[in-house]
Amino acid sequence: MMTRKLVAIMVAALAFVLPNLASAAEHTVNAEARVFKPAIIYIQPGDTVNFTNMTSHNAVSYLTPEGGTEFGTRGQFPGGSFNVKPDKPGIWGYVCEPHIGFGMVGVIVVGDISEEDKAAAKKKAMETLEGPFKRVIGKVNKIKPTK
Ligand SMILES: [Cu+2]
Repeated sequence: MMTRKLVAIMVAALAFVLPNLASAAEHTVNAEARVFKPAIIYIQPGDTVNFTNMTSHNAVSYLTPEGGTEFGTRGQFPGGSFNVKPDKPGIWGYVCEPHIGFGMVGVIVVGDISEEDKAAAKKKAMETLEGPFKRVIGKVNKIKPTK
């Protein structure tokens, strides 16, 4: 009897914990010499991206989905590590400003995106990004649609 009750409690606890874990995953993007690794990540809405090794790098969004709040602070280093929680589904393109000339850019894909979403993000990037910042487009091109 005792065992049965214990199992019931454990099942109830798991049922509570598992969805919470599933709904808020953490992802790490490490700033290496002059690249973000991984440079393309696929996450779900509500997930967090932790940028690490940011002492001499920054990560500033230059391409955001409609209504998305930009992340990172232009012209400043966050130092150490910092967390980003993209607040809209879609394609987010970001750059390391000091190393943009080396192509240090990345994208975060939030939720499911189609070939059309990818094309729209690419169009927006072509219209809004200038000079070396257009390197974000190279990463957008490599995104694999998930729907
Ligand atoms: Cu950098």
